[in-house]
Amino acid sequence: MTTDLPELVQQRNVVTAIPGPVSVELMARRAASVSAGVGAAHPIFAARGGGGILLDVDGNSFIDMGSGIAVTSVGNSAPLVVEGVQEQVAKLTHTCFMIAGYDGYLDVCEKLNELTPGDHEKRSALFNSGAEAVENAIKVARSYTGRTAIVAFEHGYHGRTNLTMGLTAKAMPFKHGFGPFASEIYRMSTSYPLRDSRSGEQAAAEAISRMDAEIGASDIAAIIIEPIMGEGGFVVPAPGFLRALTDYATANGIVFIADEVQTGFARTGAWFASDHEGIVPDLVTTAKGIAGGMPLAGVTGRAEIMDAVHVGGLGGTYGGNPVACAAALGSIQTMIDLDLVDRAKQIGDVMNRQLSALAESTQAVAEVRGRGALMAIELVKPGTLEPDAALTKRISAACLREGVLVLTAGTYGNVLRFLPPLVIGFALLEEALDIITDVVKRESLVG
Ligand code: PLZ
Repeated sequence: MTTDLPELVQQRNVVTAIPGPVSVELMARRAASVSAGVGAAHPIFAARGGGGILLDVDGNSFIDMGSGIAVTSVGNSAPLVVEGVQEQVAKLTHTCFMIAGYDGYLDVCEKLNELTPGDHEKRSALFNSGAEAVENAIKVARSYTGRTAIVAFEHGYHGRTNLTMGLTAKAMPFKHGFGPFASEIYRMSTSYPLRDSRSGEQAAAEAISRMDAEIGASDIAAIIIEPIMGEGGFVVPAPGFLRALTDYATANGIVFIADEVQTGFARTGAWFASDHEGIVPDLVTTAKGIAGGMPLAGVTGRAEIMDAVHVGGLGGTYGGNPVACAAALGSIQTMIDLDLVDRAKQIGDVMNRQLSALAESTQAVAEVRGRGALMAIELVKPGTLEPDAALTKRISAACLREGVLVLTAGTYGNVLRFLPPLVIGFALLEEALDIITDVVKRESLVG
């Protein structure tokens, strides 16, 4: 079916109606074979990807502004990832690290210990998904502190397992009908500068006074937060918010967990988003961008916390699988070789410039925000802060028809987020932003 597809070239090229006939056929098979519970943001099927392009089964080339939700930061099928995986898969596919070790696992842990914020002694453990990393970070924090309460935040997202659904703020589609959720989870308000106009310190003071009053600091095992809320709509907290929370955690023996599953690995123009705020989390969870598309996740943190767990308390059959580790080493090496941290900054500058110009020209864009190659616009009914989710959906569909793949986000479904591969060419990036600009202007007039 995909054998007569064109070669992958770094060019946008829409050759059929979207979705094309082959995708339409596959969508029908999907409906008959895949649970309806698995959503489909775009009605297309992918055949190939690389650089800034995703080629679909109908031969349409889309500019990829999503990277599979911040995963293929080094691009799809990046050469060092492919090479590492091919070599490894031919040698050893699996032993279970707890049964017989292999050095790729150690290499990844050493890299995590080196690259995550802070130069204290660290340990890591590897898992399969972001949610699993978060679950394990909570296990470690409870084991270390001997406490149970966990503090999470409004607009936060941490996964779809029972514990991580409980930590996640948004009901639809993530939690609706799936309860009851794990106990001892407390949700505090965050800092959302567009909507609460408080300083970081003010927002933190409210959260802290509620933690003291409603839980009691000495019963809190962990505070978990994304340094930039990802699924929540790329909400960047006001300066000082995260610092005040880490200070409170340190003063009260609470484990501070930065969930960097979406923001980590060069995405924001730093190795980790915590670096921008100068905070040093006790534990960091990672996944997505770490392994160029192979399933791998990690928990990294202070040696005394990570080592507090009894032997055998952490693990899983596949966690840190050798092939996924080889992919991670290829992905991390690519980030270093191509200086993708700096490239993410440059991509951020380009996006910020073009999206800010767009915001100047239409009242439907309430804010441009984000850091580096993690940038978003929040869409509202002009002249108000009322979220416009319908407009957001229309824009996303229209962009796709014009050959630009964008993602939506936000607690109110009214955020367009942009997460291009960090290896995207600048001409392609600017072309995508031009199309996004035109589509937003056009669609916001439809209203
Ligand atoms: N923590 C901060 O962003 C995953 C979810 C997509 P998994 N975000 C994308 C969807 O609709 O399921 C995420 C995240 C943060 C944890 C997770 C969970 O990572 O690898 O999806 O389990």
